[in-house]
Amino acid sequence: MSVFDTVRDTASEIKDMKIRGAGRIARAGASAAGEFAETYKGGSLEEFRKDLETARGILLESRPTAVSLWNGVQACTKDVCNASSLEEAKESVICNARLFVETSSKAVEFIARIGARRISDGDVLLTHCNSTAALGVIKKAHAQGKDIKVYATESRPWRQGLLTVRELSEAGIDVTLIVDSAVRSVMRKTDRVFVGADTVTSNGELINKIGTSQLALAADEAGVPFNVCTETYKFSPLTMFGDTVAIEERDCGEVAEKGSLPENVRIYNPVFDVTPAKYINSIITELGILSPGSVYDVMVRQLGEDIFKMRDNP
Ligand code: RUB
Repeated sequence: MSVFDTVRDTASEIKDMKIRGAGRIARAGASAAGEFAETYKGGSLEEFRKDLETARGILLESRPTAVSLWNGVQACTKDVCNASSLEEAKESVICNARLFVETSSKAVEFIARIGARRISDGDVLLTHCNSTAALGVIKKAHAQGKDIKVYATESRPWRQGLLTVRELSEAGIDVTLIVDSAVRSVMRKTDRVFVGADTVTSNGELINKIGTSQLALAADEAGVPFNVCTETYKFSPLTMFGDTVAIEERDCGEVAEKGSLPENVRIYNPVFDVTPAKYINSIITELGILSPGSVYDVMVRQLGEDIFKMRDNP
């Protein structure tokens, strides 16, 4: 038994995509940090700080480009530097982890309620990949008695769209699965698009599942509102100070089985893409509906004085 067992287990579940989706991995990372503190035995405050840093590293390495994971784990560990005893340090991680899981789950509920008001009876909707926040909005509209129809993309290569169609069909929603390349053709029949977010930058750009920017382009062409459903902890404060969001590239075996193609064929498998702010009509958050241009102000308000720490020691 090692003190890092729980964080290692969570990290490998995230790495293997058993736990996936920005919100879920953030909550899983926060819970693992909380459990680490809860089960931590003995040692000194200094030792705990060092081990917590190692635990944090193990969690963040599991999906190194996931801003939500960074924010979730950071929310748990942020007060340890002010603790004056081991007990105080452990308690701060445990409480912050519980708080993060609770507030981030509540945020999903608020987004559902706010976003559902943007859906009218008879609407045809289009969604991409598998986003808890976006599906929350769609399921809430259905629960309110609105007659809706949903198109869901397959979302190659992981095919998260299969999770989406199962989830919506179990909720009793009329749902149709489409291949990713059918998006432009289906957009003509669509009233509104709802997608989730992996990350939102300070200038209002969206980073989400590969193909999201194609939905946005097709929506723009067809005059269909493109809505992003996201908790504000997916906003990336470091982008205010020049950081760019790294796009995760995953194994080529996810695209084509190893050995199934001639050896000289290369495979490129970026799993997220960037949607420019100009294609986004609204960002639906737990704080209300924002325009991409107001993301910076929300970040500044939420960070308060910490903004200067981030600027000076990113
Ligand atoms: C999932 C994805 C989702 C966002 C938002 O990608 O891009 O749209 O993470 O999800 P992956 P949520 O399957 O590679 O993690 O709203 O659940 O946080």
